[in-house]
Amino acid sequence: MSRIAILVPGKIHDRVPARLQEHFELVPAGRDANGRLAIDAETAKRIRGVAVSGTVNAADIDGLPAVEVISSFGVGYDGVDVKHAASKNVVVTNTPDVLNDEVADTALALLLNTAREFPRAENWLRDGNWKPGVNYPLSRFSLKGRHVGMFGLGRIGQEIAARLEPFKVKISYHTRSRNPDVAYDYYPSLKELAAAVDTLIAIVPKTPQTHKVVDADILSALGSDGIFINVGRGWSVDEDALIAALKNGVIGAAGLDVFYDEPNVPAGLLDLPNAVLLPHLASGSVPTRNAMADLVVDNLISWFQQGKPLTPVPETPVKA
Ligand code: A2R
Repeated sequence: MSRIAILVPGKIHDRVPARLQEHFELVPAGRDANGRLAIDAETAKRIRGVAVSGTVNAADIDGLPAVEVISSFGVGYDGVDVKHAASKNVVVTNTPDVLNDEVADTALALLLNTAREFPRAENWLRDGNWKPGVNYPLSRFSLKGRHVGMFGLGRIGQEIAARLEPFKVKISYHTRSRNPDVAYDYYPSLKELAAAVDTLIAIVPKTPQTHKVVDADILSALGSDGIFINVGRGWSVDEDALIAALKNGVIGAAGLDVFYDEPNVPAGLLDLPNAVLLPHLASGSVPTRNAMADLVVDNLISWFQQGKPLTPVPETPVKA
């Protein structure tokens, strides 16, 4: 297998190239000023696999005539043109499941931080404000007694819901299709879910259908005591509407790990005291990112050794 050339466009977790080198010829590549892959035509012809954290577009795929498989880092694979890959019989894999627990843990931490203002309280302490007789104000919100709406109840959403159960909150959900295996109340539309709950957690993928679906209308349905949490994709949120809703008391607070145009976080959000903001780190621990990196490499090894990917995305032409 040592002569199989694997392209690594752009940056990826260090463990990926380190492990790939043990099994394949590694071809790192940047991009030119026009965004095209910076590799010569002869090398491009030899590339049979890609390991990527980010973008592989249609032009990239067209420029790699021998490519068989694209192994994408992360569970969301919106950076890869999966449709175009499928039309050329190119397999695409992602790294599901190995990050479920980490992302779900982060979602719960973010929810508690948002409801109880722990990051602000810590900053208040560090700034020397805690003095005899001077205490941090009581938090306006509590998690106790809340009704949480899950927007998305897939692999990660179900882990979030499982963690919410011991908090004794009511749980409901909206997805496109009802899951017969869960007992939570199902709402056929996001609007109905938002109107029924006081806490909305988004954990849906970036697709054409999820673009800015959390808009002014949904936030208004969530209501003035509402808390909105997003650990899916910033793509799903109309950030201008969210900023206005947080500013004007249309909802109460928000906790965000993801943003529309990362790493650019709008000043309007940075200015808000009722928003808890994290730099897209939900899966960002050493053990979980190592497991994701391993799965990127193991998918390539499995493809070239067994002819089968371990975790192909649903749109891919080859099933595991
Ligand atoms: O709609 P369904 O029945 O396919 O349920 C999926 C839901 N979902 C949607 N719900 C409402 N409207 C939509 N247009 C829509 N599109 C998808 O999102 C399912 O409950 C959930 C996705 O679950 P999984 O595919 O298992 O993804 P996982 O591993 O939970 O990750 C979710 C996303 C990733 O795509 C990354 O963007 C992010 O979390 O890290």
